Amino acid sequence: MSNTENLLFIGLPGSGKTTFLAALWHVLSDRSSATTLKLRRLSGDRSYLNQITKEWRECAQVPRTNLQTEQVVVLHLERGDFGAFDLSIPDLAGEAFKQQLTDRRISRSHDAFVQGATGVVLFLHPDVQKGTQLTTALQLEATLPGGLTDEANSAGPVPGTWSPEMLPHQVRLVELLQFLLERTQKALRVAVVVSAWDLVESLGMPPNVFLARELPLLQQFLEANDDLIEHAVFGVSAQGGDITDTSQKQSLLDLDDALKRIKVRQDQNTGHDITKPLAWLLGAGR
Ligand SMILES: Nc1nc2c(ncn2[C@@H]2O[C@H](COP(=O)(O)OP(=O)(O)OP(=O)(O)O)[C@@H](O)[C@H]2O)c(=O)[nH]1
Ligand SMILES: [Mg+2]
Repeated sequence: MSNTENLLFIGLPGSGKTTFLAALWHVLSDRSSATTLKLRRLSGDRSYLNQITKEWRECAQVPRTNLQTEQVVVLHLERGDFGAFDLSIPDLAGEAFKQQLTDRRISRSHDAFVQGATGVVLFLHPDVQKGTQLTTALQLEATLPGGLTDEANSAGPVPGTWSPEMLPHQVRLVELLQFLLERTQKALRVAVVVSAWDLVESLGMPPNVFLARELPLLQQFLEANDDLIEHAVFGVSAQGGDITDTSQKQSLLDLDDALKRIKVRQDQNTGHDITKPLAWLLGAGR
């Protein structure tokens, strides 16, 4: 019997967890490209994977995961120096992580995934910063009834209702990592995946530099806790481009091989091997 490794994908809604799984399953089941992790055999119920991968191949939006549609996928894999193993990954709803932040509770089932996880993939979409910029806050304020006019200003600050939604994205991600540290009491391996990398690759920065520049609090948290968290940063374009843009979508569909849509960058290296962040989590230090 082969051993089982459990990985945990975490990230807020729309951070790219399901798209990554869909592209991963395409690559593994296609078997035509050289990947660090390879599919050993097919078995079990693959209907969920096949469904999301069908959407991915057609460049359609994968369905949003909600608490009712969460699934655990099990992949039968092998890797040269590691032998055969089963990899179990739950596709959890970003909504559940949002709830963890507001309710400060974790469901028993999620906690069980945390306890059993060999490693964690933390997903974040590069657009995350947009909503936290001051200019956005000011625009929003201007559209609100009773917004901050000079008159209101002179009457003192307008009492607003604070909600956890207002927390900057990087604060939320640090909180999610802190929950994990609290629940596991063991060193964590975290692969930070900046998804939709095609949106920011023209900036010319490696993913770890992007993280340090755009989410400095998260980056410093990871650095400061290097005794508890070992991390690596990857930029992953799982879909390959913006499918809401008709011409980009068409050029993705026109590619002779859908594998070419995928790009994975770590430091200065860019390739098509989407198994790389997972292999890193399972590999080094063993
Ligand atoms: N441009 C671009 N967009 C992407 C890429 N990968 C994912 N996206 C977009 O990013 C969003 C991520 O969506 P999902 O994969 O459903 O995210 P999720 O983390 O599973 O979200 P929940 O199910 O709500 O937790 C979608 O709007 C995708 O279209 C990519 O490689 N490039
Ligand atoms: Mg999802």
